[in-house]
Amino acid sequence: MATMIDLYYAPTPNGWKISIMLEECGLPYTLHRMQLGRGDQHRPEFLKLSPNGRMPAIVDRAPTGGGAPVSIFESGAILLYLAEKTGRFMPRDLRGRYDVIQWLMWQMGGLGPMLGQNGHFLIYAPEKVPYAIERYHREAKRLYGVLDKRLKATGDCIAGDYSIADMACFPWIMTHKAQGLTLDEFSAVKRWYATLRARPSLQKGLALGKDDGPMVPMDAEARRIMFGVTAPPHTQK
Ligand SMILES: N[C@@H](CCC(=O)N[C@@H](CS)C(=O)NCC(=O)O)C(=O)O
Repeated sequence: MATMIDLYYAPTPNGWKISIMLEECGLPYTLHRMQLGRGDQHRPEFLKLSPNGRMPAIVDRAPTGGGAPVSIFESGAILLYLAEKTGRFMPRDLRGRYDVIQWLMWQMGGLGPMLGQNGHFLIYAPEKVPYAIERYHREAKRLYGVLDKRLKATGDCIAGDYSIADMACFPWIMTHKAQGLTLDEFSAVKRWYATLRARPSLQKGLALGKDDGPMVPMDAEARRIMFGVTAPPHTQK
């Protein structure tokens, strides 16, 4: 099949959501590997696709129904788009669909941002701020608990069959060690995590970009670009 999708990506939890979905669907794509520590996300060409200056983003050059290419930013929106395009990993019935959508939104509005802050204050912040570290650690554990309770009730997957809700949550749960969390306290999450981890397509998605060399390190330049300024000089008018 000819390549139809351009993927703008770096190997991070939000990037992996999309590489996993593309691999699970078997959709052909062209990888545009980004170096976040060198500011690829702030370049004017990329900001046209993703005005928030964050990856991932996609451009679909062969959208359903034809017409101009469709470009999408925000990983949750991209997952919904790809599910609609392929008719996969999303139930068709009303209740099933919104069950998946509400857990996808929970990931996008809760699990992802809170773990993002937890990781920032734990690993990257130049000073240790006990209040912030404790606040986000508590919140991260609370969210793990919410997921655990859900999976204890549902069994193998978050909402019905394996879906984009599982793909959205998995990469963030994968970072648990670096986040200072253990799955031992969350038996249903631990079981779900091990089951998903064994999927060959998911593993292929996680490996995307590894052959293109590592991410640049979080050196002083990367910290300045990612944490030090809200609007880098080359994006200012
Ligand atoms: N809500 C966005 C978040 C995207 C996001 O924060 N991406 C990070 C990498 S995981 C990024 O591009 N960071 C670049 C930066 O902070 O400058 C999504 O889910 O797509």
